[in-house]
Amino acid sequence: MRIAILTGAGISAESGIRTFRASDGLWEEHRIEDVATPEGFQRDPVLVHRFYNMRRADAARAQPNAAHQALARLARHHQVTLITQNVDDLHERGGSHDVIHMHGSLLGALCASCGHRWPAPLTMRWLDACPHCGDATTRPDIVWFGEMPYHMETIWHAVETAEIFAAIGTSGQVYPAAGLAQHARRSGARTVELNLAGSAVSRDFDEHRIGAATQTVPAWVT
Ligand code: BV8
Repeated sequence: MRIAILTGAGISAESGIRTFRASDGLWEEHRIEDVATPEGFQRDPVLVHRFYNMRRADAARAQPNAAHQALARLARHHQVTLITQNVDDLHERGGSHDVIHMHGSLLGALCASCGHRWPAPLTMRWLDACPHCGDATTRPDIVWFGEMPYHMETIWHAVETAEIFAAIGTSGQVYPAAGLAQHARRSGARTVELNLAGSAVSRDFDEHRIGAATQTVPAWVT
């Protein structure tokens, strides 16, 4: 069975990583446009690095939960494409491989000058020099609002060829991720939403499994 899965912040919530929506649109007391946009980074790179250093440390302390582990088990028996909006590495540490991080990853660093990528240190500093070109223009390898998400060709293909599309722990408010369920359904997939509540795109799903991901995902996988 070809299964495409999209996860959001809700799958990591029970690992102790706060979701975006849980903080009333403020992210760790910062306005999103101040810390998750290229303009915000241009305006105050020190603030943005501090914001991502804190989230990188939180993610390093967190442990994968039963939902992450259940998806790793599912991939042993089916052709699973795991697409995540999350920038933590809990899917990988929960046993999943070839995870598609469409919004980037806290583990990556990117040079804004030459485009070089390397593993991010736990603490990044604005004036750290790029190991490739030497410019002091390093940024987290994160897709900010207004930037093109990564691996979209691979994602569209997986969604168009899937027999089942499942969205887990996402509020369906950020595009193009939020449009994937409708695209999957139009391509013939059966769509399943696993969430604590409804989402902005619940209408795009044939089936809803309401509850905490550590309960609903293992039950869905078995
Ligand atoms: C782009 C990295 C174009 C940063 C992120 C108007 C209309 C439509 C679109 C737009 C528009 N204006 C602007 C846009 C585009 C914009 C967008 O969609 N804006 C929204 C706000 C309207 N999108 C973009 O800018 C994207 N790029 O469009 O590029 C383009 C084209 C050509 C060339 C160049 C560019 C880029 C978006 C990526 C932004 N980066 N992340 C970081 O993480 O620091 S988005 C970020 O927020 C996350 O990655 C994630 O995607 C999103 C948070 O969403 P969720 O994961 O869903 O989390 P949330 O907290 O919202 O919800 C949690 C859910 O879990 C809830 O449903 C809750 O019920 C559930 N839950 C909680 N606990 C549990 C649970 N479920 C189960 N169990 C539990 N225990």
